[in-house]
Amino acid sequence: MSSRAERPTPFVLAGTILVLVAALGAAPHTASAQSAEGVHAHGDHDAASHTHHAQLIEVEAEDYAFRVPAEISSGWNTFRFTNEGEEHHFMLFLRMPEGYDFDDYMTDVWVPVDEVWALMRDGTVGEEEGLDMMFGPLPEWYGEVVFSGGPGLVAPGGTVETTVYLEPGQYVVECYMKTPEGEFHAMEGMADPLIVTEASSGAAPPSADIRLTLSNYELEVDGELAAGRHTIAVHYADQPEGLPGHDVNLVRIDEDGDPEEVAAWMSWVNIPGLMEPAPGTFLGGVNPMPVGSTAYFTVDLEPGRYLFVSEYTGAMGVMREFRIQP
Ligand SMILES: [Cu+2]
Repeated sequence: MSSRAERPTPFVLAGTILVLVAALGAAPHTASAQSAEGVHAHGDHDAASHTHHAQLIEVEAEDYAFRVPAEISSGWNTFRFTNEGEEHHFMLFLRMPEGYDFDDYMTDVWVPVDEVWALMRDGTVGEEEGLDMMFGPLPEWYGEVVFSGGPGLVAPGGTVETTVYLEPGQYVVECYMKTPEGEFHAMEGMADPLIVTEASSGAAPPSADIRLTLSNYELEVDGELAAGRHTIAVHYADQPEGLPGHDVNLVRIDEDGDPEEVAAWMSWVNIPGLMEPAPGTFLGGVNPMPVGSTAYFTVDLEPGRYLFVSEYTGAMGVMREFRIQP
């Protein structure tokens, strides 16, 4: 079911840098069961839900900007993410280490990364050399940035709901899809600060009917994948050392689509990777999170051919193809 890549190329970036996710230990996946009286930054409750519903926060993407609240409460939050642009977008949450914020991240991480990316893109330096140049000089604190989930890739016009548990802190919200010119969306305006306050949303996580387990290097599915609406729980059982780690994106592909090509496209290191045209219609998911975390996303499945695929580790086997029969 899961397929193995012949070429682990994009993942050499691992060694050079990101020593973060795996060591972070268990994230809180126990929600407090208090009533949902939290601070409502910018949202409302689904009228149908009086229980077990995390607070709902509307967020939007366009080419190339996000609309996100400046501040939200911690704990369980559901992000209803609408893509109003003409390109795919995602929304990755990164928790900054104590004492660092959005400005530090943009100045000390994105600016130097983007300078090297320009050289890689025009062929001045090759991939391996470029990654060394890119990640070697990054500040030490970058290794403590915590990948904290957020909505996965969503096609133009799509709306998805992704529920994550967020610790208080200074976050950066970013998308690093690429423009047709090869510029990262984050450098074109798709990066924003987000403050997650000490006050808890008090919300509980949703209940799920399908469970995905992400591990080194498999994607396990429990539950019945049938037509209709589902809430999918995503459990991060393991994360590889030195990588941003496993995540999951749901993509609908054509009959002649190639899952290996989808996985290869998801590598930003590939020059045409994460750039339109996408190799399918992405329907949401959850970005990488620390080991022990559980997050949720909702899907409406129609008959067709689909893949669950991890951005950084899909080509290494964290991928699963399935079909929904008419
Ligand atoms: Cu984007």
